[in-house]
Parts: sequence; structure tokens; C-alpha cells
Amino acid sequence: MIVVLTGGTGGAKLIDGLAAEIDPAELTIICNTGDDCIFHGLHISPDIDTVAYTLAGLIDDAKGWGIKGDTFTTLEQLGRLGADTWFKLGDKDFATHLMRTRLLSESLTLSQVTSHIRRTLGVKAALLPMSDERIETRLKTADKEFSFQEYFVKERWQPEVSKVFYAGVEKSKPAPGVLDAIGSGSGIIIGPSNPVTSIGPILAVPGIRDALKETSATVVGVSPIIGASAITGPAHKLMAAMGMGTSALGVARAYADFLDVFVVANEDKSLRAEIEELNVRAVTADIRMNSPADKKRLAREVLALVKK
Ligand code: GDP
Ligand code: FO1
Repeated sequence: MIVVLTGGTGGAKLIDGLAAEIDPAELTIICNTGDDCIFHGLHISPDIDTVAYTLAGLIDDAKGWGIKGDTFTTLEQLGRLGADTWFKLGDKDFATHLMRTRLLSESLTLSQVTSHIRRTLGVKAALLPMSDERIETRLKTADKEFSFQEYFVKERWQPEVSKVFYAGVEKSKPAPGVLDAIGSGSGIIIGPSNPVTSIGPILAVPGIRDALKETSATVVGVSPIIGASAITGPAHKLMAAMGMGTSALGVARAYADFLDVFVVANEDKSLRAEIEELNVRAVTADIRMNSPADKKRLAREVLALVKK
């Protein structure tokens, strides 16, 4: 069993490649839920949905989220009725959130609901939320506080963030199966996801970081950064706000206590020596995934490293 820790878009691209290289039933995916949000009374789990849609062949590849070819009639009508419409929920996507919210209201856990959604979409990989409890990534500026979606979508990640925290995480516990998967996996992959808002919340759930330190499986991370910038989105800005620097070295430092191997961009080969001083093997690769061939190639390279 290969276990992947991931957020949404970046991690999902690698997972797409992994599912083409090995039997998807051999994958267990542990997903960030710190970006979860409520819109129009519905529980939305964007990272779980991004991974589920990717593995079901439904993802809108151009955007990296949502369902390809989806329409927005319901959202337009909600706008007419006075609702906020800055978070773009498509008509088919709405069905996922309606089903999730209904099953949660019938007292199913988020793990059970996630399992139902991935099975009915025909996804063979196991998909686990990091926790069944509500954990919310919050971002502070000098005078305001935002949820992740307010910061990322509504404010287009422009506010100067001074602090990021994961509300509710201290009292939370890992979802069923998470610690077992990390303990018994034959290889663990930390996806090329935002280290502050995608992997950070997963590592903050009590017990997960220790399980990663203790597992006998090889733990391989993939950098989401090239040079001093994320390939997409605000990872470098949020890393700077957290005092982590803005390079792949900062990501390696954040994972060094449990990481065996870190895959960085060819362009970052000069960081290898400093990463290896952290007791982490550094490997360079072409880490950009712009095509199905790129995703498969990087997945193959990462699989070769976890299998040793
Ligand atoms: P989010 O929840 O949608 O932010 O999902 P992630 O955290 O998984 O994805 C965002 C991260 O993926 C960003 O930090 C990007 O730099 C990274 N990313 C996006 N595309 C690629 C890619 O092609 N290769 C790599 N290595 N990272 C990528
Ligand atoms: N990202 C955007 O940039 N704009 C949107 O309107 C938007 C809507 C949306 C709806 C459902 C969903 O599952 C994801 C959506 N995303 C949108 C992506 C989402 O903000 C990010 O993938 C993650 O939450 C970042 O981790």
C-alpha cells in the first residue's frame, strides 16, 4: 500500500500519475480538510473532492478543481436570490455537497461520507480525511482574520498574512485508518502541496507526525516550489509569513524530522547539500506536471524512491 498525504491541486496531479502507474486500489490518500467550508448551508470539502474527481476522471484539468464541463445555473439563481457567489460551485459539484451534507446530517462521519462518495464515483483508491473533526485553517493579517477560502478565492491571496493557525486541531484526532495506513504502508509520499495550508494541517493533527517519524516505510516528499516561488498559488508567501523562507529548503526543513528523501526541481540542485545536512536524501527531477506524461514520469520516479 502506498500512502499519499495531500491537499488539492498540486497533490492531485501527482496522484493522477500514481494511479496510472500502479493499481489505484494500492493507494491510500490522506487528505487535508482545513480548507473545508460551508456555503449555501452545504458542507464542502474541496481537497477531498479535487482528489475524488481526479481519480474518477471528472476533474476540470484546466482549473485543477471542479467538474469538467460543469454549468453554473444554480449559482446564478442563488445570486439572484441575494446569496454570495464568489465561490464558484458548479451544478454537478453541488450534488456532491448536497449528498455530503445530507449524510452528515444523518450522523455519518466525514470518513464514512467520503468513502460513500468515492465508491459511488468509481474511485478504487482509499480516500481518508485527515480527521473527522472540524479543523479550520485561519489566516490573520494586521487587522483581519480570514478562512482559507476567503483568503484564497475572495481576496485572491493578496492580503499580507502575519499568522496561520488551524482552529480546533489540538483537540482533534486522526480519522479512522490514518495512523494504521502510515504505520503499515509500504511507502509514504508527501505530495507537492502547500506546506502551510495543505500538509501543515495534516501534520498538526495529534499523532500523525509521530506516526510518520515512527513508520518503517520510506517517506518521500515532492517540492511544490521552484526557486523562490510556488508553481501555483501562495505557498511561498505563506511560508515567509511562518518564518520558513521561500525555497524548497524551507519545505525540507519543515519535514526533516520524518522525511527520508526530498525530490526538488532540477533548477534547485544547488540546495542539495543543505538538504542533505538535514539528514534527508535530496534528489533532483523535473517536478513540473503540465501533461499526463509529466504526471506519470514524476510518479514513476517517486515510486522508485519509495520502493528503494
Ligand atoms: P490546494 O489545496 O489546491 O492548494 O492544493 P495543494 O496544496 O495540493 O496544491 C498547491 C501546491 O501545488 C502549490 O504550492 C503549487 O506550487 C503546487 N503545484 C502545482 N502544480 C504543480 C506541479 O506541476 N508540480 C509540483 N511539483 N507542484 C505543483
Ligand atoms: N478555487 C478558486 O480559485 N475559485 C473558486 O471559485 C473555487 C471554487 C471551488 C469549488 C469547489 C471546490 O472543490 C474547489 C473550489 N476551488 C476554487 C478550489 C479551492 O479553493 C482550492 O482547491 C483549495 O481549497 C485550496 O486548497
